[in-house]
Amino acid sequence: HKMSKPEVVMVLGGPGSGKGTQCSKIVEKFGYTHLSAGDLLRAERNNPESTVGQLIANYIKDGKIVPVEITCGLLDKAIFASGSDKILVDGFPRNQENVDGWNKQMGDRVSLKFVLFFSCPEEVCTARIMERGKTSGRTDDNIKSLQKRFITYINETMPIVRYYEDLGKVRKVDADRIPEEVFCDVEKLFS
Ligand code: UP5
Ligand code: MG
Repeated sequence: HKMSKPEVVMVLGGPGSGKGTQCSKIVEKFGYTHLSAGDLLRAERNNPESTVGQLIANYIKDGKIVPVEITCGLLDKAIFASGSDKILVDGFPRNQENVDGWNKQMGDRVSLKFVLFFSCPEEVCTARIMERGKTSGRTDDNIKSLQKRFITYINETMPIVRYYEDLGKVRKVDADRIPEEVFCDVEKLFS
């Protein structure tokens, strides 16, 4: 018999655009498994057994994109460990190296449904992150790291959004509204 491949929705958007917030709602309503690349990297960084913990810590603090072998390895493990056939990949791929590594390692083993893209002005994202930074404990929720995260996003991640646009895969949502209103548009894409 034929085994079907897990369906993946990639979720992209700037720092603070609301990827994690909307993913939680998609999980609740549509039963997806949510895998945040950033969360997987932070867990690996915090694992004292890890040989790449310090490297990840440095990349995150500088808002730089961790080498794809690490991120894609963590995603691959988590996707197949979940046993789920509906996966949200939140915050990946972020540069051309990520895309190439993913296509090579995962291209034939999952099926890409679409790329959910949250569009949000930088000022709005900055206000959200600086507010969250009061309590988040994230090493990159400070103005210096945040500026670097935005530069990386514009220079490296936006070209990836355009790459998937050219493939007809992008579903763009205006994320500069309250979470409930954003989700109103998001849920239409899953129904
Ligand atoms: N909030 C959310 N939605 C709101 C709304 N509609 N209105 C008002 N407030 C809203 O939200 C951020 C904050 O805003 C929260 O306080 C929330 O309540 C509020 P959240 O849903 O967390 O936004 P999100 O887009 O998930 O923001 P996050 O900070 O997680 O985005 P980043 O893309 O910056 O972070 P990520 O964890 O994905 O990556 C961190 C770092 O890891 C990267 O900079 C990079 O160094 C590294 N990384 C890689 O190297 N490779 C990867 O593949 C992934 C990450
Ligand atoms: Mg997030």
